[in-house]
Amino acid sequence: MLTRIDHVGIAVASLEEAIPRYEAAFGLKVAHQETNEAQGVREAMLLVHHGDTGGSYVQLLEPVRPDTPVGKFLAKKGPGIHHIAYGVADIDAALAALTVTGFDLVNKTPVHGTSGSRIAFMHPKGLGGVLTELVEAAEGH
Ligand code: CMX
Ligand code: CO
Repeated sequence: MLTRIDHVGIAVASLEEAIPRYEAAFGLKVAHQETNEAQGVREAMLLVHHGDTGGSYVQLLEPVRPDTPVGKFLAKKGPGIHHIAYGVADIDAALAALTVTGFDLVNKTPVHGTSGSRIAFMHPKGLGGVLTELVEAAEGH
């Protein structure tokens, strides 16, 4: 079902401060930046590797307000790894299969993600405490 690690989501207080640290440490470059109001984040995608099944990224996340998933996480735990995201070829099929096996889905149907992707979150409690995202990349990404 999974085609790659699409990204690791990291909660930060400030994109302006975090981006240069990641660029300096690993020579990464920002491939894309956007604000996703529905998810309550400003985000920067830094490309790690591009393979046959698509790209793998570091996703830096800054909350747009305190009352958002990443805002609440930062207030509770401070900056750090927020979620892992796996690539899937067909997110509708993946969600249908996970529903049959009884997994706790935060999103039962896909929502809008980075760069026109379709995404869905799975609750951390069923997956070793790790908030998990599935990503079906848009055509050409
Ligand atoms: N990783 C692991 N556990 C997490 C977590 C995270 N990122 N965020 C919250 N939790 C845990 C909390 O520690 C808490 O655990 P306990 O009950 O043991 O104390 C529990 O989940 C509930 O925490 P909460 O602060 O009350 O948070 P909510 O229940 O309101 O929300 C969650 C939790 C996972 C449903 C919510 O964060 C969510 O819907 N996330 C998906 C959306 C999202 O994160 N969007 C931003 C990223 C966008 C992107 O990647 O594009
Ligand atoms: Co993400």
